[in-house]
Amino acid sequence: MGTILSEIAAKTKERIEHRKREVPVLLLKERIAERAGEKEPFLFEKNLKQPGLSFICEVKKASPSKGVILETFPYLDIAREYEKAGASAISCLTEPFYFQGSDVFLEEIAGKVKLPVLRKDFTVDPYMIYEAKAMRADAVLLICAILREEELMEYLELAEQLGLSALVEAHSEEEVEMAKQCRARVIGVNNRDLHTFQVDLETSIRMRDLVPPETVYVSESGIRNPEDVRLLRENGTDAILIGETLMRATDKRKALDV
Ligand code: IGP
Repeated sequence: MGTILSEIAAKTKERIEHRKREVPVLLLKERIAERAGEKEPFLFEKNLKQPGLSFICEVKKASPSKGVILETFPYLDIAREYEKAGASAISCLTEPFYFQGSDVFLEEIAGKVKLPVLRKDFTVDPYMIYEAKAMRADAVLLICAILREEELMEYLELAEQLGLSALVEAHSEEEVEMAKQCRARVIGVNNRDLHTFQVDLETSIRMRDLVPPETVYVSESGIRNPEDVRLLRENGTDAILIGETLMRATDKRKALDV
């Protein structure tokens, strides 16, 4: 693969193997059973399917391309602001080493904010899908570039059983094809080239027509201003995923003219 993704995926495998020994999957299943019926299943995709362009707003302290984005990180206040500004969903990074994320951020946000929350992590083991459900996430991220097609299929089925939506991320036409083969209901195209970290909105605009209208089409990364938002809206994008721009904006509502 040769991108930062393969490095993060390998590191995540290690982290999860360690986790599994600390918190056996049976314990997660118990927690999930205790909370059965607490959440509306598939709320993430339901919200994104509302008419008009939907906003998935991200809570992210740092990233490999930008380093630390915010020194002080009032994640709960940020999530509440997103809710007030009219977001459809929240994306919360839980990867600790490259993004300085934490499961604690997500669990707290999901407990206090009504919007559905996507667990933004590098899913490389079914265990992580149980974890997501146990920490009250509404959706998981499944990145085509780090999964085999059989794995993607298996993870989608497990998410489905647990009432979780899945955002299936693609970087190329081939990966969009893989997502479609696995009958993904939400497909996101990442505008960030993972070799150069450059972003180009044309990436998701170009691939728009590969995805049928009944599938939710998400454009991810590099969205900076109202013009970008307008361009994506005009090209038939269903939802946009915005991180850095919103993290840096003091007035989240104004930043994108939501
Ligand atoms: C947000 P940006 O450029 O608005 O901060 O990007 C989001 O798309 C990005 O954080 C992201 C991501 C990912 C992070 C897209 N796919 C996969 C971690 C893992």
